Amino acid sequence: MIDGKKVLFSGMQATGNLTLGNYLGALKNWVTMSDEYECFYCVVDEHSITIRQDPAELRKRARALLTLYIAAGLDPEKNCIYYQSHVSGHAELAWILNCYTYMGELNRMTQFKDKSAKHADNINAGLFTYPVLMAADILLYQADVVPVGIDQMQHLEITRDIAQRFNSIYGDVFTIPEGYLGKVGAKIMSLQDPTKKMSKSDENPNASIYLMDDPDTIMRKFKRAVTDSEACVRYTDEQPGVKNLIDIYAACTGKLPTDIEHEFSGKGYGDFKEAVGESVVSVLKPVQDRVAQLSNDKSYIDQMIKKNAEKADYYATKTLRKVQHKIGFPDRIR
Ligand code: ATP
Ligand code: LTN
Repeated sequence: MIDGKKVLFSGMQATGNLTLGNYLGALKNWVTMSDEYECFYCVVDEHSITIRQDPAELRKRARALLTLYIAAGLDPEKNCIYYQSHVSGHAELAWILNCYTYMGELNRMTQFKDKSAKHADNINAGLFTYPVLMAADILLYQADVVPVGIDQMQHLEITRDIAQRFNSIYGDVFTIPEGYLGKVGAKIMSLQDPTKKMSKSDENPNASIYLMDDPDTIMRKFKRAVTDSEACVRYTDEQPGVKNLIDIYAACTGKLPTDIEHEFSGKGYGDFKEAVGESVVSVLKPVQDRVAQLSNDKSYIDQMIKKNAEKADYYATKTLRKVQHKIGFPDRIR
């Protein structure tokens, strides 16, 4: 608890351009939750280097992501929006937690299996211990709730296991966090292969809608989206392409899938795809406008970065000192 409010922590990697999946599955929920909780929203640049990055590009992307958090509606005066690499407690706690995490547990992580298959030339130790750094992120702030998409739930489970293991040895040090899945949009699929999640690292640009795509590009990508030959707008696992488009439309308009089926009964996929495209354009337009506005205000963003890193550091250090004391590191002399 901070000032009587429960704590929320979440983060995104500064790799690639954000997609509609990131927005509907994560960012949009963050905005709706930000009044109720004391929130920490991190740009997890330390996680990004588990895959080789170009330095200039990483710096640029991290800044763009932080700006996007604000543009999506997170007020940096109320929410702690900051870079992971500006708060050294993340890496320090991750080291400690590494010593309370088993190889067998990490071996079961599907993201590690997927990413190491994809980057077979660089299966580094950081990629393997990625979930431990994620656990450190969450536990440092004693987070009660962690909004993420379905793909990150396994990492949240291991975070809870590590925290419970630590608490069972040293007493109640960490709050045990709960994952939070949004009701709609928790798993947006690729527009080109609806059995795969929409991902910012997909090589095919037509598979994803990027948050900064212009309206024409968005409409074109939906027009090309893979569906089926049923010619019927139905919310069923047998029509994964159509189901995904219904999910997107539902998340953008607030309508229910059954109502969407009725809305398009007897109509072709052409009309349906156009409506989905338009709903996405109207959701993204205000975010894009605000990005343009904020990008001109360098000193405001700089000031927020500094102020929020100090705030995050304060809470992180508080937990870290407690952990260091519990495990037997010598106390600092004041
Ligand atoms: P990468 O392709 O680089 O692994 P990603 O697109 O999966 O990236 P992350 O940075 O791993 O994105 O995820 C940021 C947040 O967005 C997480 O909370 C994740 O659960 C959510 N998310 C990512 N992809 C989707 C998706 N297709 N649908 C819903 N939520 C998603
Ligand atoms: N692993 C997450 C990003 C992430 C995160 C976190 C999410 C890093 N640390 C802490 C929630 C809480 C991802 O790939 N989306």
